[in-house]
Amino acid sequence: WKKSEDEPRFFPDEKPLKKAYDVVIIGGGGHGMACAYYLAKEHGITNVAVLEQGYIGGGNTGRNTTIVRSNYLTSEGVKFYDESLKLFEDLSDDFDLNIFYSTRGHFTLAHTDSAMRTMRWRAEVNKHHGIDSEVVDVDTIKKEVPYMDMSCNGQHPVMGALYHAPGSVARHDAVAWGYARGAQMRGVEIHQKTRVTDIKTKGGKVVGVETDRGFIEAKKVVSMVAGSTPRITEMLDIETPIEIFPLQACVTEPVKPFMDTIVVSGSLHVYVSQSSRGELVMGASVDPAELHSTRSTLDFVEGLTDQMMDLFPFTSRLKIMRQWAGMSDITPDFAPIMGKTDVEGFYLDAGWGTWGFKATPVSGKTMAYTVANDMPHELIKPFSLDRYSKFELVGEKGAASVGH
Ligand code: PYC
Repeated sequence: WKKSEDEPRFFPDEKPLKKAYDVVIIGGGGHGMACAYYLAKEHGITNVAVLEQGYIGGGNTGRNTTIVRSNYLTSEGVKFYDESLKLFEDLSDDFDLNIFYSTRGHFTLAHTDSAMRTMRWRAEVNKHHGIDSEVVDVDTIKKEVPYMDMSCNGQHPVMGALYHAPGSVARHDAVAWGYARGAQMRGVEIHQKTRVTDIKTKGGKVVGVETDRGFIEAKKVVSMVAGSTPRITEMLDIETPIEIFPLQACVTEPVKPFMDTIVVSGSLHVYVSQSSRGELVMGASVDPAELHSTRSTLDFVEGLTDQMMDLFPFTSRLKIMRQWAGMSDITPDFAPIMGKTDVEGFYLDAGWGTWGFKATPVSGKTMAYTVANDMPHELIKPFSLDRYSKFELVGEKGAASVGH
């Protein structure tokens, strides 16, 4: 499929809903689109419908702060996110669409002895897996981020950092759009404004989904809805330990390019990078109370800017231009839940908490493999739902980046 005079739009017009599909994917964010793309491209499965209650990439895909990194704490996490980072590097070529992938280098600041210990731990696990990560001292940070107040206004001086050279940012919407267009070019159907209201089973096996546009038969159903996961899993009485917390973010007015690194402080609950438009893209920890909502608050901006001004005093003169929130589906061990479930033909991709955007390519690829073969991909075996009943948790909290 090639864009032409007859087909002037980025996406071709949506087709009418069919009565039946081999695979229905619930959720038209980055993960859902990536899964559809790899199902078609790598497994030749094209009788696929992606059902999205809103619009393409309108959930957490369009609400994150676009950071890509693989400097995790566990071997399982490092291997998984490293594969994702490698896929990200080639996406612009794969899609023939610029996703503005920009490698910046990623500093995770440590302000305490215990944070320094965790950075050392992460650096050693990373290096063991061939990942470019190293603990760096204050002088090195000062050289790379000269405009940062290393004393943090005398409150909590920076002692060192984990430096991860491959850390990057990307245009998050373009990632969803690229996967969506690539999937459609290969025959996948995308149906926006189509809400799944129930999932039907027969003899313990999925047979289809009920939607606000009628019933659709499906041999396999994949849920890739992040913050809406509990609404879907309760249709099948599947229990997960997921809790939903809002995660808020904001951008400043655009200023001249001055910051070419990503800076994160888990202790101060701040992460910041400068977008290609010049805006400072910033976020903090999740909201303190569980809530299924994407409302944003003044409290968040006050807390975040207070911490930002300790690190970057000159930001006191910048105006906040926009703020927003996503719904984070947090697991107790801060690792995702991926793979098959006890309901035959129903697959789950969830538990993306505050770390889901960077997993978009690898989650799509590994979930497509899992659905096509009805067998979990090697990289996601540690993330199965039954790890909680087996007490085989993954323990990724120290690398979640955001304070919780
Ligand atoms: O996991 O890198 C991350 C992250 C940054 C902001 C939220 N999560």
